[in-house]
Amino acid sequence: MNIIKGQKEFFKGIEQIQFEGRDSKNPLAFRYYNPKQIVAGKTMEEYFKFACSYWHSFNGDGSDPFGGRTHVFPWDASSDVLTRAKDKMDAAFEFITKMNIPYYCFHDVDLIDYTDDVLENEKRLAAIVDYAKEKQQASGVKLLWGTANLFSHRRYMNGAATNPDFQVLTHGAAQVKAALDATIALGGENYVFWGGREGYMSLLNTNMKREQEHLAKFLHLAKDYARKNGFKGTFFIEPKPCEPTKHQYDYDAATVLGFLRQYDLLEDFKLNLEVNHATLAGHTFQHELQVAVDAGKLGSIDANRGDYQNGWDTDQFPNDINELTESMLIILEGGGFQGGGVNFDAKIRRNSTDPQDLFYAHIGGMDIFARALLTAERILEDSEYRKIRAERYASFDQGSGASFESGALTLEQLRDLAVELGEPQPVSGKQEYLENLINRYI
Ligand code: XLS
Ligand code: NI
Ligand code: NI
Repeated sequence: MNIIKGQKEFFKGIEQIQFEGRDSKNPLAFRYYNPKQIVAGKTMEEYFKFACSYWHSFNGDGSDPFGGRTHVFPWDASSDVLTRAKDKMDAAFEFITKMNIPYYCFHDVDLIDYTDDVLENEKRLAAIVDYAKEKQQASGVKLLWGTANLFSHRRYMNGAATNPDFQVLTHGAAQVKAALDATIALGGENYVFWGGREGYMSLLNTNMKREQEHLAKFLHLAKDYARKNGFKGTFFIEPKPCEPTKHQYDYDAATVLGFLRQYDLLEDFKLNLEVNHATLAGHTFQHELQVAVDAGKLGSIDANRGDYQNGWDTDQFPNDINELTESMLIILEGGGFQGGGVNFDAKIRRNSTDPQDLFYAHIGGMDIFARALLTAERILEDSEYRKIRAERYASFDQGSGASFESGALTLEQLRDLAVELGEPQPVSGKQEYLENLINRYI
């Protein structure tokens, strides 16, 4: 990948990040992520399809509920909207190509500032999409997914597709239409729906059934529009239980799968799972992955991590090797991502104010995933992990156990077998043994 700079260089003094191997002492190098190395029959680059998220990296300015921005970006300087958007895109592609990240993801409003005027917004988005097309062509960087921000504007305070006011819903539709157009124009491989305001703050004022029906109808219309206009990719729903809304309808993987099944959307939609959202739902990330894999619906992931001491989406960069090794075991055994990849929905901290910090964050995230993949592959290939798990269910592989699985036994016959076979011997679940096994391979 060539480094693509604009007229100005925003990350001066930083060259393209290279793989230097695990003993390198260079903080601006990969130790495990070696893009062309083959793992599980694919290059690491193809396996992960790493993506940089535009919002956290180029818009997120370090502000929090208690204070304004701490990251003052040089690409935000111009007072002209389109110039500012282009400068930001120059910075984005410079960063992405210096990092050698093959994909990016965006919301409509990340690319260029929006107004309250639908026509003006459509014009603005189309202008910056033309520029993005040039940048993608020059660099080879691709769009993993696009999406529309239906949660920041005040009109969405009661939801977008689930808003009780039809007029608000129409604005959500206008934004989704334009974001789909942009995604299609840029060859986007997927499209995401994350419903941060689709839910309720209080059931006292909420007709939950009607709101969910509206959401399903809205998704059908969006899907039909995109298909009609040539979109071949996958639609993803990104589950999250709460934040910003008290209760979100896309609570977790199991809830979303039930919703998709109920409203006949299962064929076109898969899941985009986020680590920190799993934590907020009271699950492990591994649990969410397993639910998706078992349903054949693991589309993509948003990589980050939460903080176990507080209950919000801190969106920290991933760095937990145990969590990710266990996750990669599930992803590998599940056959990888269907259409998607690994998007870093993560932000550097408020007090991480050096230009290098964004590089360290992404290098760390890509390296920890690569290390987890390599470790998980060795566990699957070379340890007794698979065997122990398979043997645990061996009593269902033949004889009466197999007859039960195939539906050939009645409840009375099971009772008779209990009498005949007598009291079973306890069988260890070997949890500590398996935990040690994982650590041995790390
Ligand atoms: C917020 C979500 C959001 C989606 C895209 O918590 O993670 O960033 O990924 O709208
Ligand atoms: Ni996300
Ligand atoms: Ni999130």
